[in-house]
Amino acid sequence: MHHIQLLSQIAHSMYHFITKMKETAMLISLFLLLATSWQSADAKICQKGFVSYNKSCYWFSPKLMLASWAEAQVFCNTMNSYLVIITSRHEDRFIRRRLQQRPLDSVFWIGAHDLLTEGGNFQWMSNGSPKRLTYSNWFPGKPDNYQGVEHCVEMRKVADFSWNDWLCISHFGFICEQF
Ligand SMILES: [Ca+2]
Ligand SMILES: [Ca+2]
Repeated sequence: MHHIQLLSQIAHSMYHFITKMKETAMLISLFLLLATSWQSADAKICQKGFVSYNKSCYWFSPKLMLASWAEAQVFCNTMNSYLVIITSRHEDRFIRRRLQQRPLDSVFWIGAHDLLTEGGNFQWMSNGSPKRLTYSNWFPGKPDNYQGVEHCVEMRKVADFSWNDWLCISHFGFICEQF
């Protein structure tokens, strides 16, 4: 009788122990799940060479790597990205801060152009569907389509990286963005 009671007690505590373990395991999985989803909502994991900011990854061309606007776009595309599309003051500030470390007279292409519309209707080039500029940081008096041949948008250090339209075939640095 004594033995049976003892055995039943042991079985009972074993059962409790296993239940507790299961609960703990469930809590741990729940925590891991939450941690993963929280991470993906906050910052993006970027491929090598790209810098994470908000929900995008950015790639800044190294010193002395210069390309025309179209070449830069193609280069970004080969890395599964696009010439940067700047849609907020925060994003603009993040990029300018990164570029401020560059030497004087540095110039960089961004993803805006008016090649399709001409007449100052600038748009962002990305995956086929053109996007209107919802944010812009034009230098005073720009875009001016100087001599009627400027259809691509650059930002340069001497103008504190404000925007200007320029000849698309000029060779500048560039910034890619992966959404
Ligand atoms: Ca963007
Ligand atoms: Ca211009």
